[in-house]
Amino acid sequence: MKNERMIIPFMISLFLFTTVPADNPIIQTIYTADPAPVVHDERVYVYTSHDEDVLEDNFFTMKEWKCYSSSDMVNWTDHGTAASLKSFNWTSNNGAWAPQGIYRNGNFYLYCPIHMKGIGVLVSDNPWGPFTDPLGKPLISGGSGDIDPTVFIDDDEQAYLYWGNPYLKYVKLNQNMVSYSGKIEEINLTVESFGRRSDTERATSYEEGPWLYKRNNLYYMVFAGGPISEHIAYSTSSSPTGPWTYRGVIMPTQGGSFTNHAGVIDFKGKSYFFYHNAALPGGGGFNRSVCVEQFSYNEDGTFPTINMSNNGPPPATNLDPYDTIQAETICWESGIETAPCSEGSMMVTSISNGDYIKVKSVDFGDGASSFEVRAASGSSGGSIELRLGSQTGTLVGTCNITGTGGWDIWQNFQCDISDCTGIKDMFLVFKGSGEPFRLNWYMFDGGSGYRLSVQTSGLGTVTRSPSGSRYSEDTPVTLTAVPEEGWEFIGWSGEDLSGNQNPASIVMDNDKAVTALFSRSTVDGNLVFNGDFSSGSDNWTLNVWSGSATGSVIDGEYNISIESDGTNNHDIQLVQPELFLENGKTYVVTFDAYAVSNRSLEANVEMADEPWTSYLQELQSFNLTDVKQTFTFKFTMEELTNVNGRLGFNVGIGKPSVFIDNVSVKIFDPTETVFRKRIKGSSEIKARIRYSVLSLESPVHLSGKYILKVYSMKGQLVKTASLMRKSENGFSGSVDLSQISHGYYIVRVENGKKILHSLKMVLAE
Ligand code: FUB
Repeated sequence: MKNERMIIPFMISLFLFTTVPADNPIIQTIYTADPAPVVHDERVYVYTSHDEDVLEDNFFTMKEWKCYSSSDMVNWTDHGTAASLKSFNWTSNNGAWAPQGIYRNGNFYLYCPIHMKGIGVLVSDNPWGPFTDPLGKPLISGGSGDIDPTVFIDDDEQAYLYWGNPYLKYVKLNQNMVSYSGKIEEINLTVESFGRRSDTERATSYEEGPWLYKRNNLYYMVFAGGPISEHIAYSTSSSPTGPWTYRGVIMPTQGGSFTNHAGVIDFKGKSYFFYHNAALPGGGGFNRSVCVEQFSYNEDGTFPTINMSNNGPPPATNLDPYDTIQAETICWESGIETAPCSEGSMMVTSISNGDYIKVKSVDFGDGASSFEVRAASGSSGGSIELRLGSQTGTLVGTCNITGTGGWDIWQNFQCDISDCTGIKDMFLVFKGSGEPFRLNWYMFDGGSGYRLSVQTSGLGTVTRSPSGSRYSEDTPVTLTAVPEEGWEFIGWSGEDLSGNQNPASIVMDNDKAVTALFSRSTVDGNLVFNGDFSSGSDNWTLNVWSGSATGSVIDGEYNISIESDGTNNHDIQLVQPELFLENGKTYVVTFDAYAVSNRSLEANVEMADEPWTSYLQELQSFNLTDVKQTFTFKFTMEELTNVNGRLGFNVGIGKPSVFIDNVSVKIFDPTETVFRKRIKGSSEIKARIRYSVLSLESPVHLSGKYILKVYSMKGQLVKTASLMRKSENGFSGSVDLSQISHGYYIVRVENGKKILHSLKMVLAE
């Protein structure tokens, strides 16, 4: 793209493009088309197709699908190639047309039309892949019209796949999202349902690019309408399968591309309309670019007219510069490209003198004092000028980058920052000769004062008031732990803050570090959701990588019926991802199982992402009979803590049907219990143990520094934690006991030689 922009300057689409940094198109490093947004975990992921710079046969030249994401709708992080024609072994070398992705039960499903070959489906547990083809063949095999899939899961969990040009067809997808039941239905296209067109080429204005979704109990079918050049129109229905009623044009023909293709989402309380046009330099019908607009539905649920703009939407939120920012997070850029980074994720590359990246709406709060960037340089380096407002705006810092000895040798470089406060558009302007450096990530640090560093374990965030990263002496800072859905806050850990008060207050009299501990919300400590299958197959996925099998819940048990063996045992597997498994903790896995006749079943606990490392010393094998038995095994998590562990039952080899029930994964808690006897101290102290964390709370006022100490019966100190003032007259403290073996211990609250409480504790197995 970089070269093409230089080769074809006169092809600049004057329709929209200006040299002033705009926010549309949202991707400028390559030509992208056919946007398919998915909202997941507070971010918008957009899958796009990719128009190659150089055309083959002067036609669509498209070989891969890209993924970008944003938390604010204005700065887009490049996740690179999510999938390509090479992800399938049944495709040609061109034709990677308009995809659509969806999330279900821990997996992302990407529906990929390959022109003239049909529609394939890919699966990954990560939004940007790697995606794999579970079928080894098209999900919808067909001809030139089987393109442009749109996928939607209704409230009753039924999933629908619509697609087609010039026809509009649909099937009902099965729960596994990679197969369907019933026959392919074709929608009867009438003027009432899809509008009258101004020529006689087709029966209605429907061309292609359907986008199905539901809002306030109304089903919307947004589509590209003809004649060419396309506009975007829509129909609605009270049912996902019609009949449809034509509702009019949303986006008139604009933008210099003979196609258009829409995607519609709600995010952070606002509605957004994605589309494509030819607005980048060199743009045209086969070199398109993805854009987005914010809009509001009319009160009756109808669409307003949405016009293309080069402003794009206002930021949905501000960007936090005190967090690591991937360098490939871009509102607008000039000259640079992106590529996979040797340290993982993507990097900014092809930098030359004067190139820049704009990052919009960055909240520097009370002020940034330094900047740190991870860079590699196989040349002699250069510098990054940090400017506010525009690429020639106020210079707030210059970071020099020297040669690092190679393009894969990464080092951190720092510089001071001054006069950089409040919410600003930030420009990183690159200086140097040749290619001076490549960039992986960067971050800012706050001003003077003590630094408060807050980490999290598990899924959740911590807000702080007042905001910032550094505070002047004696500033009280209130920390509020906010768990993600499905998670709960269990306490603070670290020398500077313990206990489970939320919000908690910390006074800044030094640099401080605090960790907020989040745990998956569980019923009875079971990390597995719906382990008794009382909500059908929710949270469970049957992966069929080879062979043939189906899964269903029958009388509250999960039944895997195997029609033909897989190549490997793990090729047919019932899995549940998103288990939060902590380093050093021991877990007990329990389940009931039987089979219609004797066979074996293998259990595994592993990473739910590549490289799918198993957390077990060896896979666990169990002999099933036709009598229901309870099986159990223990393992200790020796790998790094992972929020996305996966329990799996592998049954790929052997045909007898398998039944599974009452699955649990619980922390093996040697500390479960028991304060048998209070030796001395106030009866008002409250103690409890949860997830191996002992918490004490007392309304007693403490003056001075009290420490919670755990001793073995031989008087050996095995754990300490400082106690925090909880309220005017109380304190609390907590200590993680997971590494302590079972037995008898003494727990004391001490201040020097003074003992406030002393409790005898039995850590029972
Ligand atoms: O990108 C190739 C084709 O152009 C898509 O499948 C259509 O929707 C149109 O955008």
